[in-house]
Amino acid sequence: MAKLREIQDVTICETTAEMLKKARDAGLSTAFDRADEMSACPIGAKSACCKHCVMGPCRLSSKAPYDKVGVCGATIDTIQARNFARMVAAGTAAHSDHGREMSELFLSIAKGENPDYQIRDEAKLLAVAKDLGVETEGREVKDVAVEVAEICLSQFGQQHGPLKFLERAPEARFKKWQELGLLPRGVDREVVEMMHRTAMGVDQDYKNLTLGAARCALADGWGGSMVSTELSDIMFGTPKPIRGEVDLGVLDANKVNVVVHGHEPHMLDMLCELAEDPEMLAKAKEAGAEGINLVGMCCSGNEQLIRRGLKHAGNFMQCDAVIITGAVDGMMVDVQCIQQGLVSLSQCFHTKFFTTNYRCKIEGAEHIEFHGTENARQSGVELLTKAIENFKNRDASKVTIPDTREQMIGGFSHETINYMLGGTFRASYTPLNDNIINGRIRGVAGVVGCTNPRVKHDWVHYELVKELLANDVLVVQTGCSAITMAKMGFMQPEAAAKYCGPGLREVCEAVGMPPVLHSGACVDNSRILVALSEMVKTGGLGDDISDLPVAGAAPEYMSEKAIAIGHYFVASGVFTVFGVTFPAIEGTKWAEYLFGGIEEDLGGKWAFESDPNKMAALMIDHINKKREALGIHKKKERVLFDMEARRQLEV
Ligand code: NFS
Ligand code: SF4
Repeated sequence: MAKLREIQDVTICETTAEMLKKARDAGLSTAFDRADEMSACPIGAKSACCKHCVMGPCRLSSKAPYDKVGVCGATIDTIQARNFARMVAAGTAAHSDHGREMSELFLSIAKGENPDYQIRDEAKLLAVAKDLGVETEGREVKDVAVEVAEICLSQFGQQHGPLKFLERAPEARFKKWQELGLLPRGVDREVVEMMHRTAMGVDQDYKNLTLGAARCALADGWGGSMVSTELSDIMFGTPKPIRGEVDLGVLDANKVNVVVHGHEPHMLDMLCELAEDPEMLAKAKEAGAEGINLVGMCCSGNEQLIRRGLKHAGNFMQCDAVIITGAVDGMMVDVQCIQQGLVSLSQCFHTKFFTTNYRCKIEGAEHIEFHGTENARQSGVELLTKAIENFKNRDASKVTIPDTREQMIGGFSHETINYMLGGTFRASYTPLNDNIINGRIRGVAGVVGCTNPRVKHDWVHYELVKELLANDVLVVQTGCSAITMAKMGFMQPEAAAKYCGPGLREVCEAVGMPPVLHSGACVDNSRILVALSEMVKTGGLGDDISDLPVAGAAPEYMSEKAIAIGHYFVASGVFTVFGVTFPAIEGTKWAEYLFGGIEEDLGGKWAFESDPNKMAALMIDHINKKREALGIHKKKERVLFDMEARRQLEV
């Protein structure tokens, strides 16, 4: 058996380390240890194989001169581009099917057919209606809502484009897409077309495939994901700055611990209501508990963390750990990023594991179906009751709740950023742009994405963000990456004095905001697209997203969804760096296009770098290059955030 890494090499997260030790002592299998036991296939890792037909599977060589071809004659460039495009299609499908679910839910609410949910943010409804060209003047809110819902739903099946929200992009960007024939039509159409084009014997031109994948990815970012974010805000509230608490220490020894892990926010929203319901609380008391402690995990947790300040147990690579506490009475999951291993792990404790969505059942889990549009409240009651009933089975001798949790402030929707920096009476992006132009803020970085057991958990995010802040780069976050930095204390206003260069520190302190802004779940990367477009429209920083001094990164990604996100950022003009490993062979024509030539077409490009300091250097160099092109580059050399620099900052 392969040798396991030392725990200090596996994670920098204390609570995860503690639980991993507990698991190893008890002989339990976790994803961290399985990653050590299962070395990644070197051919697959380089994307040098194809199984798109049964003349293969074909394994090509990842060594120069790259002249080996598949049985059909497919080149290494075709095979890599095709595999990449399929990842984009899968990621787009995931975000967008989630967006469709939100659209159907919203339609049922708008029509008055769903008493279990309401419209919580009418102002946002009207703003979205305006962007969609829906008449609001003199109309009933209900009628506006129905029309908005129908337009949103139509974005999926539409046959002729462009998708409505693309019009939010700067004019120059829209024109570029139009010229290249990349304006997405309907979301489903783009996904289907990508599956077709990547089938055996169809598109065999690596550039055409990569640009086709860009069109599909745009249908995610400006389509499915954006629909999801906007409608979720209308139904569950637009995030504004709010306090939260993160890490495994949010579990409570005396209450029924219910952990919700997954992506679609409506089930968790319903459970949030029910966890405060007197009848449910009475049930919990009857069961011998002091109350119900509902906590989120991963992305639906992120959505409720920034909307309601719901406690959050941790990111993707803490899902094993939360079960290993032995304190979880019910774990409810819906769709995406649910590791199958969690079910067998939960069986080693009293934890009841519930799947709740017809699209995601797992062998061995108990399935209680939850539909937003049908008896949502009743299903929620059933789920919560099961968890409460399980409280009595908790085995105190198996419970270890780490005493670690961190305070944070999250809730930075693009509306909030506008409002915070601009002030109540002059909400605008002008102050942000001004501070970028005057050099206090060097630029903006989106640091997003997963955690992955193949790298030291949380460490790559942590090192990267530290380096960016020290160089006056404001950091906006979503997804599991956001939870990493929240746990490390970077989402408190005090973090500005501790980690930022003098310029960024001054801005954060003046506004009273943390230097790392939590903007939500992965679908909420669409907020970053809107924020970037607003920055361009505000003026002074060029006329396209690709002119802005900004960069993106997913330092510990693992998911196809992350690839789709990366590609829509690149297709929107953003330089984007991924860590861990990349499904590409450097030196092939395709890789050279993706990491280089594509910039001429789209204004953004990909980069791969696993070392966080080098990753920061790439991003900062890119930001500097953009500053120079804008003529705002005075005295902004990159500094290395070493101990010496930190000491100077602290005095
Ligand atoms: Ni994003 Fe959210 Fe996390 Fe990665 Fe998974 S939970 S949608 S895919 S692992 S950030
Ligand atoms: Fe091999 Fe071509 Fe079939 Fe792929 S499509 S498995 S490269 S023969």
